Amino acid sequence: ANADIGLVGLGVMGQNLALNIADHGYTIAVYNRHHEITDAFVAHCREKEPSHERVLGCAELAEFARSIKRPRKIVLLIKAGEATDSTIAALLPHLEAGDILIDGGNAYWLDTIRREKELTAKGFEFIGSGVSGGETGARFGPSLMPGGSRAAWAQLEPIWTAIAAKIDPETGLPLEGAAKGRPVSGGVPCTAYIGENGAGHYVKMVHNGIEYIDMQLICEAYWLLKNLLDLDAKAISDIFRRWEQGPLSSYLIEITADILQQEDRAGGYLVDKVLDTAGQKGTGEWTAASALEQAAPANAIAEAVFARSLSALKEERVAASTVLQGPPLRTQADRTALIDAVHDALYCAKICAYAQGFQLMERAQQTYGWQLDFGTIAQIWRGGCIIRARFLQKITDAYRQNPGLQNLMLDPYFSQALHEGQGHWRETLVLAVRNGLPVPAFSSALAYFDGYRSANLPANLLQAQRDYFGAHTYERVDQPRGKFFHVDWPAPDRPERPI
Ligand code: NBP
Repeated sequence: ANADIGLVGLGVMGQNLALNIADHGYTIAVYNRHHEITDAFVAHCREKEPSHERVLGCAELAEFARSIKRPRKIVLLIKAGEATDSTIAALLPHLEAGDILIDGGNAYWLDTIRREKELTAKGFEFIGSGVSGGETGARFGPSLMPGGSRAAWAQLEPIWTAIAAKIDPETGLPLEGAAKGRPVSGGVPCTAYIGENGAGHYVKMVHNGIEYIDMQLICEAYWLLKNLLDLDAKAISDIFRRWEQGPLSSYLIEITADILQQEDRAGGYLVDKVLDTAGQKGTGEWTAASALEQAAPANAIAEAVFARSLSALKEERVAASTVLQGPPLRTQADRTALIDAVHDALYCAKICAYAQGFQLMERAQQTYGWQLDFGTIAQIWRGGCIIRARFLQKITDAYRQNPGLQNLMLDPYFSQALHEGQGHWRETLVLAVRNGLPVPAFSSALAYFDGYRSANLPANLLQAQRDYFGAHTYERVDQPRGKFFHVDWPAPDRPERPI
């Protein structure tokens, strides 16, 4: 046995992560259900990859297990769900107590909790690690979010730290490398222990939920600029390039600028030829469902998922567009003012979106008994992952200064940004509404901001309605919290009763 680690599942992620591990000096045994994929990968490595001698292809699971040093560390990068369970079941007869399985797929966190429990009971260790950054991240430095026992993490840590993206400790910026196609060493690694059992996969799921809203907000900004200023894709790309220099600086803004300037071979811009129906694989939906379950008001994140669902109703929308009329679209004259307003709306809504994601994790950690370090989570999202952004450093700073921060919007930096930007945010929404342009993420983020900062909400009436038809009781503003009352609303002469 001479492999430092093993990897099962040579899809896009598995192949790239295996090469990343080999590049960092570790010998890795690889196995894939269909062995011709393994053969092709090993042949590719021999031809193209300098670290090919450290990649050992295995056709059988027994051979694969034999080739890994004990206690074995085995990374699974396969389709999440049933495939993970059946692969674990196939592997177990070849493993020994103390071996560590690391699931790097986008697993449902409750599955990870279950698997950790089952495997620990059998004497194995199990780590559920979120892996973010897509193909390039996996190859040159992903953001890695491991959850499981600390003892198992201690064994995996050197490898995970070596292969993760790195950020410059001075500037907080990602170290060049991933984007340039070369591995990076030195710097602060974008991985850290997240928490017990399913914590890593939960945090990865929330990362993806935030990714949904981040993307949707950028799309709404693009849509407003396109329609209200009648700009072509290249002109909007130039605006995003400028925004890239300021507080909105992020990977998603950067790729949006790239996308918008791409010309189509048939003429015009490619983005205008892409059909406007968005797909989804489930992590956004899981985040929204978990927010509902946790009673965490992540309305903008959920809205971003619904926006994709609405986009998918292409035929229905096309038919409806001939029946349902909106107001006439009026192009705006003052370009600079509108561009500035949309910029601020985007920044404010983004702050709210992240506030929702962190509020959701705060709720979940109470439910599942995790102790999440939000400053560190924001830090390991600084590099390698899809939502990497300069702005995340501000989130780290906010939680470092105040670890008990109840909501990101209450941090002085963020509250000031919201106060400064909200005028523009509201003006943007007014324009969108007047012109009949849908901006569900911009507006639900504003509803969150306005709701969260309201000492009073109309829920007094709501609770009264509940008490009227269902005797659900209510608390009174002039009595201590926790004292409940009921009144027979249709018979006002009957006295109110404490319950
Ligand atoms: P896929 O999610 O498509 O998984 C491909 C791998 O799963 C292949 O090795 C395939 O083997 C294996 N597999 C399948 Br499919 N069903 C299997 C089964 N029943 N038993 C054993 N193996 C099975 O590829 P991916 O995009 O590389 O993603 C891998 C994991 O990483 C997924 O959980 C994904 O959600 C997660 N992830 C993906 C990204 C991304 O950007 N793509 C980012 C972050 C995380 P075969 O070759 O024999 O069919």
